[in-house]
Parts: sequence; structure tokens; C-alpha cells
Amino acid sequence: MFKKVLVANRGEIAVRIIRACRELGIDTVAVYSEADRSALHVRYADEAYLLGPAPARESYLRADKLLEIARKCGADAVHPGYGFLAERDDFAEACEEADMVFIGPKPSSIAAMGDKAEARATVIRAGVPVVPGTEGMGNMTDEALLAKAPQIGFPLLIKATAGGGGKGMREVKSLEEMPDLLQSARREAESSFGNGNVYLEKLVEGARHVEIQILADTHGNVIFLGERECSLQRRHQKLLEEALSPAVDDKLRKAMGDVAVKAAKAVDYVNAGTIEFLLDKDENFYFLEMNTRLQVEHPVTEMVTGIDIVKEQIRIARGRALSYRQEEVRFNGHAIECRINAEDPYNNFMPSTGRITQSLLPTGPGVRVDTGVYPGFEITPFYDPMIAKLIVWGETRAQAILRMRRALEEYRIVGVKTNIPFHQTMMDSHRFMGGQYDTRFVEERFSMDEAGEGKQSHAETAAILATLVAHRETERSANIVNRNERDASNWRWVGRWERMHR
Ligand code: MV4
Repeated sequence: MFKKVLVANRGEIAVRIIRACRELGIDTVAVYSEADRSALHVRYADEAYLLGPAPARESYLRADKLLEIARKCGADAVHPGYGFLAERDDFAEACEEADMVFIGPKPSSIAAMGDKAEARATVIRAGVPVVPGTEGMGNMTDEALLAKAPQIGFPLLIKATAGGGGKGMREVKSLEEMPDLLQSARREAESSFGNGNVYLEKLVEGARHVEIQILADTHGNVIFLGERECSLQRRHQKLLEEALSPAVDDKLRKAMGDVAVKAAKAVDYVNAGTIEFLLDKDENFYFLEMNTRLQVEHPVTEMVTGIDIVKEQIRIARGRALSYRQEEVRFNGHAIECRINAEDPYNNFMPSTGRITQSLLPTGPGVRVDTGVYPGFEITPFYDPMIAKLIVWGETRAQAILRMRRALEEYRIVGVKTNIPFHQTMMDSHRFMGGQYDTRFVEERFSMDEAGEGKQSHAETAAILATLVAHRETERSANIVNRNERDASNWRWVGRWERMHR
């Protein structure tokens, strides 16, 4: 067993990792920047050390300082959390060289999935479906890309090989506009990642973003923990996640899970990881990329499986076998996570900074809040605006939505603006209730004040959802329609309800 784990992160995820260690009887070491002297992760850890000034570059990204602290305090493992150094193969390597266990995958797996074009080529060889593109052609010149583009067809996407998060991504509608877009994509990729290489993929329109959580141990066991629906995002920042996805049935889940396991095995993966897929309207799914880390939204998977993913990560890193076999993974109920950000949803989601003067957290049955802030803590512009994750569980999706609505009402934060009103409007959205949304929904179809999308009473929402629940129950007992038809009829029912109340 590890005696002492250094948590190389801040905020809610550092607190989350410290909690898992505490329950396992492992001592914890926090590191912090000058802006985080009074942060919660510093208070909760057994020991804490200053890294440097507030900017991440001078604190949480200082791999040399982190390892020096780890060595001096006698830590035997490092948990990187997400962001910062979590997906840097050179950091994982440096941990190993310092005789420190990196609680994550091998450096070679991180590197293999870090180059998105190489990742595509690798998973294709393992039989994983990808969107048609320039796979297997190595780093290409503009001439080669322009020659290949008509074969792929338009519209297509230019993507950065070092990419992720949509940086360096460009939509191309015709060959004529492609040279300029190539240049600007390369420029953006170069400035964001120090690497201007790009590749091409056919554009899949109106798809959902569905990702599969996997766990892999050092004994060759790889299992999947079902999917998360992550389509509700704005400018490539996820805002709300659900487990399981309203768009995935048991058969599709098994198909996607088996493919995710193949992708993980293709890079000899160990520890927790996530395979991202695009899922189109006809239930075709395509590998996008693999995240070789613990993810922000892991709690929704924990809530429906009962599996503590962080504890499994630690167990795996100690060389133990997974606690669960695939057939022991069961899904119970539905979970939703709202990311609570310090930003103003009425003003283009502008970041909001300042001291939190009051904070009242929602509690009660089926409610979990993962946060790194408390009254008196100051939100600075140095880090991510996410200050908490509000996660609820319900026996059904409808009950989870009603519970989230209740929890959002209880939540009070004074001192900074938050996106809680955005989530409240989302809970009232008929499209959201019907599970009818894709990755364009927030940016193209959703409005904070649109009539019909929001502004009804709790009683009205409860009535809609109760009817959806009753409707689904009836169907389940009658067992006469398949999933697609069932979704359509749910949606028809919501339409009828809207017309009745006009
Ligand atoms: C795509 C796509 C459509 N077709 N690839 C965006 C970030 C990066 N991880 C991949 N992304 C996309 N790749 C093809 N061939 C649409 C997106 C995309 C997206 C994906 C997941 C979640 C939100 C998204 C929002 C816009 C575009």
C-alpha cells in the first residue's frame, strides 16, 4: 500500500483525491500556489507545500518543484488529477525516474493517444471505427492535404494533431476556402501547442458526444463502466453531463464498450481512461480521441455504478487486480452533473471573480457536491472558473431532473455570479427533458429567456416529467416499441403538452 500520496492539483479534484486517500488510510500531501494559501485542498491534506506564484506556469505546472517536494516529504506516489500535468508523458516519465508511482497510465500510452492523428491510426489497426479522413498518412503538407480533401468530401474538418478542446479546428465547406483555413488552423495549433501539424476528417453533423469510461489493471483486465452523455457544452467547455446517455440502449452500450476496450488495449492502457465517440442520428459511432486521465465528470459514472473510480485508480497503481469483473458492473438509476462556474450566463458567460461571501450547499437524498471553495475564499482569474460540481442521482432520468431542479433552488452563492440560472433554465427546457439534444443545442437552439424554453412552475415541470415516467413505465410493461420509436413518442408527447398550454 502507498503510505503517502502527493496530489499534484488544486480545487475540487484535489479535494476529491484527498478524500479517497483518507478513506484508504493513505497520508496526503497538497501543493499550492500563492493564490491558494487558504484553499480547501490545503486544509484537508496532512501536509502542504508552497509551489510558487499564482500563474499555473510558475506553480502547478512546475514538474521539477513537484518532484522535489515529493522526494523531500517521502511520498511514494503522485496523483495528477485532470488538467495541468495530467496528460504530459514527460511528467509521468519523470515520476518513474524519481521512483514515484504516477497514478495513471504509462508514458507510452499517454504519448500514443496525445498525437490525435497517431491515435487514429493506432485504433484503426485494432478495428475501431473512425470518421473517414487522412489516417495513416503521417504528417502532411498543405499540398498533400489539398489533394486528399476532395476524396474525403466536403464539409470536412481540419484538426490539430496535438489538439483536443477544439483548438486549431476549422470547418471547411469547399476546396477554394481550404488554403486560408489550413494556414489559420496551423497558426492556432502552433501557438496553443507549439505544434502546427494538422489532419483531416469528414464532418459528422448533428452528432452527440458520448464517452465510455474504462478501467484497466496491470494484469491485462480491461472493463467499461458504461457511457456519459456530454453533448451539452459551449465553446468546447462541457456544462452538464449525464450517465447513462438517453440516446444509448443496452445493445449499443455493449457495442461501444467493446470498441472502447479494444482502443484501450491497442495502447496497452493501464488505469482509468475515457474513450470519446461521436454518435450520429443513425446510431453509428466513431472514435474521436482518448483522454488518458481521470475526468471532471467521473462522478456521474460513480453514482450509477457504485464504483469509486479514484480508489480503483489507486488500487490499480499499487498493482492490484480490478475489484470488479465486467459482468459485475451494473447500472442503477440515473445521474446528472451540473458544472457550477463563476461566470455570468446573462452576459455571454463572462468570467466572474471576487470573494465568495456566502455559500449554502444543497444536500439531502441523492445529492453530492464536489467543491474546492467555501465562504471567504477568493475566486481569482488565474484558474478554471469551475467552482463546484452539483451531482444528483435519481431512480429514473425524470426523477434525477426533478431532484436537480430542487438542488439548484437550494444552492446559494453570494459574492460571484454563477451559471446556476443557466442550469435552472436547462432543467425547464422541453428538449432537455425529452433527451433530444446534440452538441449544437446550447449554442444554436438554447436561450436563457426564450418562451416555452423555461419559465414554467415546478408543478408544471413535475407534471411533464411524471407523465414521461408513466409513459415509459407503460411501454416497458407492454414492450411493444423499440428505443427509437419510444424516444420519438416521448417527444411527440412533449409537443402535445406544449400545444395544450399555449
Ligand atoms: C468532430 C465533429 C464532427 N465531425 N469531428 C470537437 C473537439 C474535438 N474533441 C472533436 N470535436 C468534434 N469533432 C468530426 N469528424 C464535431 C466535434 C465537435 C464536438 C465534439 C464533442 C463535443 C462537442 C463538440 C462541439 C463542436 C464540435
